[in-house]
Amino acid sequence: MSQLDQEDIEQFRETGWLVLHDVLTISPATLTTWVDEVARWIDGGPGLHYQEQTREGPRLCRSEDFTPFHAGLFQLLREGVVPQITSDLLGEPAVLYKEKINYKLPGGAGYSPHQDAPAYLFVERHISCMIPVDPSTRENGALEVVSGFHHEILLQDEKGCIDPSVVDQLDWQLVELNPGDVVWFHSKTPHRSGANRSVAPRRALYPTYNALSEGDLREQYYREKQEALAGNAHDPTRVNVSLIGDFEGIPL
Ligand SMILES: O=C(O)CCC(=O)C(=O)O
Repeated sequence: MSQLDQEDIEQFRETGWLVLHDVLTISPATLTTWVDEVARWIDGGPGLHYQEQTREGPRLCRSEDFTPFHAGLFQLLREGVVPQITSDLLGEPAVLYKEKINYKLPGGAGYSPHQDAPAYLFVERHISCMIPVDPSTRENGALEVVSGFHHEILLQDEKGCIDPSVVDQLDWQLVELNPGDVVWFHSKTPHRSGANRSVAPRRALYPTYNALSEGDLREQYYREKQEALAGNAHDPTRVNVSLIGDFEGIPL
């Protein structure tokens, strides 16, 4: 049974993003526990983990490739209501392409205006969602999105982000969320976020899906990404967590 009605699907098609409330089948406390478990893996556990320098010292900024090692997060991101809703938005069965946690701890950096599609290899069409672990507000660096620009890749700068000449012409909309809410967005939907200027974390999960008909490419994606990041740092002044230079975090 779909959680979506026709209006939701039309809104996603028109704007390139959609917020739903109270969609998760697990509690915010459980989600927090699971994310804390993954964060502890930075000390020799599985998955990929990245740190940034903040005003409070070195802090974890991202973990990814963790679903093979965590049963609860595997179920949430690969089998539950989240991939089901994503399939409904895609119009066909979705498969997990990649997954990450952005921790955005106090003092953690924001993300320059960008579209995700240039960083995603092999397929054209992906849908991601942001699943907040903590309330996501203007002060702690909530996501901002632009409606109706998910049909083309906009002019890019040398980092692979949206060129500053285009950024100011776009109508940016702040998406403040509470745990239990989820925002889905197309991989060409322009988005950005500010730094965390609060004293509490702004953690969020970001699974990305593609249509299964285009292949199950998750392992191939992580293989190629690790090779690319090892061989070619985009910018020595930023933490390279992506195949584009969208993350503004300062390296240790
Ligand atoms: O977590 C955020 O604030 C934004 C994340 C983002 O845009 C990304 O990881 O591509």
